[in-house]
Amino acid sequence: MADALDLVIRNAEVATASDTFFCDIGIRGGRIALLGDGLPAGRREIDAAGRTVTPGGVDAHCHLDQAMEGPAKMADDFLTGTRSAACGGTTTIIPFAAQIKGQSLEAAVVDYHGRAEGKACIDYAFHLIVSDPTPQVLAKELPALIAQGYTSFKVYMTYDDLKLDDAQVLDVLDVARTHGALCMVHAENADCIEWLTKRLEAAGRTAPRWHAHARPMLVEREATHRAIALSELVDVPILIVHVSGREAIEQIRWARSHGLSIFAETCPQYLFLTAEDLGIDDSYHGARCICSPPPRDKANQEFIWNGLGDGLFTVFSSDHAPFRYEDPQGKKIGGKEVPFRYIPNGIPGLETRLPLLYSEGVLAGRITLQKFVELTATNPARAYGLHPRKGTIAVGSDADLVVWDEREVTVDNAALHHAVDYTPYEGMKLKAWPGLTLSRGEVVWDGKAFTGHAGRGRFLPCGTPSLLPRRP
Ligand code: DUC
Ligand code: ZN
Ligand code: ZN
Repeated sequence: MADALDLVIRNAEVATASDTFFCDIGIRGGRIALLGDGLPAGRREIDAAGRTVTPGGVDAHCHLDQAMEGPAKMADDFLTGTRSAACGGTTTIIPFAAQIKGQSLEAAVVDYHGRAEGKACIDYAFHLIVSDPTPQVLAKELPALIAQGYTSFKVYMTYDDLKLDDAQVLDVLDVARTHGALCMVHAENADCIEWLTKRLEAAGRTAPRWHAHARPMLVEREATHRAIALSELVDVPILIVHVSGREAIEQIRWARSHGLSIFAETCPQYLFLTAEDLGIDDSYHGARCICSPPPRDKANQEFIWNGLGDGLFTVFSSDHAPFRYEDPQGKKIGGKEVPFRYIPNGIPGLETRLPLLYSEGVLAGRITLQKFVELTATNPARAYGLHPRKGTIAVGSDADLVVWDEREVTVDNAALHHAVDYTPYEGMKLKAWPGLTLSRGEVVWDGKAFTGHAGRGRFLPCGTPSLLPRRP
């Protein structure tokens, strides 16, 4: 007879990306061992009657402890970041191992493993950021790293310390095609941003709100169009990250209507923030919401909602990039209110990603529960080669689960678990929050407190991304 179950979650309304069904979930050795009615007693039992259970979230785009140029420093390391993720229902993250120009990619990977080990509280994989595609990186390091389970990488079309020119992007895409990796693209036109920034500065327009004027939709639209063309030229799928609104969406729809494999991600900031959150006057407060691309307007939020519902978007990620507001290494870099050019880009969102979408998407009737699971767990796990171990509720999968509490919750930074001194969503009234988060069968969030511990998270080598065509 099989060993006794470690844990049985009874009477759950289980939601996957395809179905909803009522059953008990039997967990043994950190994995889902049985799904069925009337399971035998476990060593521990949880009654989930009347509550929905979804797969633990997979946040496929977040930045933790990422090395920065200059004095800026991310507020969250792998301990505070993964703790915060767990308390918001996320059980797997895919942050970045970022290459610094002049550094080998392999050295970057070793460095980021050092940052994560002993700290991560939930499981993690790594995307690579390729900022210096030297012949050695292209011919040797990238192929070797792909074979070792680093099967996705991000390229930037903007940011001086990270950006690649078109020929370099083509070189990286070529490696992705030959060796079976998925390339994520940050699509904004760097030259247009610099040109606009200089003109704004010359006119004395340097308050945080002008950040949005330096990065209008046009610069995202143009770069999205160019990224699509580069992908077509190499004949390899790409995934365009943090799409902010209509004009980029139109480019992606056009590409798809022409049979191109272009995939897309969006993030909570494009559903719940607008450019007005960067300021309607010259106050510095809006520095909190500076991220790139910037949030747009209400009309664009509707385009994003539609894209989530109709399959335009494959994944919904946080793009958590944590900087404290009152901090000389954060938004007040050097201890001062600085022109927008110097304000570190990024907002926190690991902990709020799932509750925001569950509440305002599922419970507000904008997307189905199945779509929620698909966007936040199943698709990111598939897209980056972690499925079926992660991202679903099935026999054999890791017992990464969220038991939802449908109750009114007011977002309050003091109740969050990151190391950032604000949340852009402060005061929002939500209709739900995770009541329990389980990571490999262990309760890591009990609805009141973090119950995991540093170092329990494991590194996950990634398999072949599902979005790639099968090649002989
Ligand atoms: N934009 C990014 O591309 N990455 C992190 C934060 C941001 O705003
Ligand atoms: Zn980006
Ligand atoms: Zn990012």
